Amino acid sequence: MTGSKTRLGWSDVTPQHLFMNRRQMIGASVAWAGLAGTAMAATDDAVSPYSTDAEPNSFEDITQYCNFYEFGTGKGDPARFAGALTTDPWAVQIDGMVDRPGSYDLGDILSKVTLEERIYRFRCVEAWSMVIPWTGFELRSLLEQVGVQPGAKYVAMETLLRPEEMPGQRRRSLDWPYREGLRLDEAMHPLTIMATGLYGQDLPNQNGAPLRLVVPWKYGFKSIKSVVRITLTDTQPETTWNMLAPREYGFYSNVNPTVDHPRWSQATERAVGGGLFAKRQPTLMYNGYGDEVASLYDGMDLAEHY
Ligand SMILES: Nc1nc2c(c(=O)[nH]1)N[C@H]1C(S)=C(S)[C@@H](COP(=O)(O)O)O[C@H]1N2
Ligand SMILES: [Mo]
Repeated sequence: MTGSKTRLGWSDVTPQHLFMNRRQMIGASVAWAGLAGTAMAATDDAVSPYSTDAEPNSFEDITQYCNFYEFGTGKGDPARFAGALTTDPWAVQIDGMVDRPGSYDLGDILSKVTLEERIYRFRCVEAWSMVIPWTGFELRSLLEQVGVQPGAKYVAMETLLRPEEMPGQRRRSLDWPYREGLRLDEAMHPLTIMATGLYGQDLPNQNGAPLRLVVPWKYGFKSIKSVVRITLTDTQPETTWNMLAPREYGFYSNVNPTVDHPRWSQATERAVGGGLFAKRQPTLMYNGYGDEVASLYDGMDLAEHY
């Protein structure tokens, strides 16, 4: 036993620790202005034009009400059991139709991208919704660095397979590892991020630490957690929920109030944290991101490509 660490893990070097979220920055500048006695306005240059101004859910809502079947199918299971997951060291294999395939340490990835806060609406296919202040970087910036080859048309992703630490994987509730995918233009869209945190802190394990996809105009199951592999391909990848029940969960899974799930309506949603007697709210086309993303689907029959 040497007792000394031979190498740094990603969390020793991640810029996450240098990151302050918008509220902290505004708070800091207001406090400083008060101290200095000057009329310094709280600037919000840190606010992304892609962020919603809707009020975020509480940290507690976001971290206690989760879907992460690797830790069980109950909403509280991820919070209860995901603490045992080792997330450092963490490597992401990037392969397929890329110029620079390889196994990339998360720290190396984070040293080459720009983290920012994105406050996004989040809509689960089960018809509940939240507003979540993510920290993350645009997936396109990572894809540009590894070099996407001309024939690539899709991006496939896989979650960690580690049944020793993921009790749900010892049961066949899903076909492990969890897999998801996007068309390349969806993956390159600036709204599509890889999240590494929320509320300005490292991502809690139950929310998909240390790295998860977030695609705010699609149903939540597209936003795959704890990603260990990213593959560029020229064929539409197999995706977990689509393989399990293709009539119920399509490859696209764009939020769409006019196309119901076979077993329930998608016209409205329950805002988590709204209280027992809160009214359901109308679900918005593309979860409210239509101005940004509707053109990706020009000419497509959305009832057929659900
Ligand atoms: N690997 C993996 N990713 C996953 C899931 C899962 O079970 N396993 N659940 C999905 C579903 S259905 C939703 S709604 C979101 C939930 O994300 P949250 O718990 O951070 O709100 O994660 C998605 N990503
Ligand atoms: Mo979901």
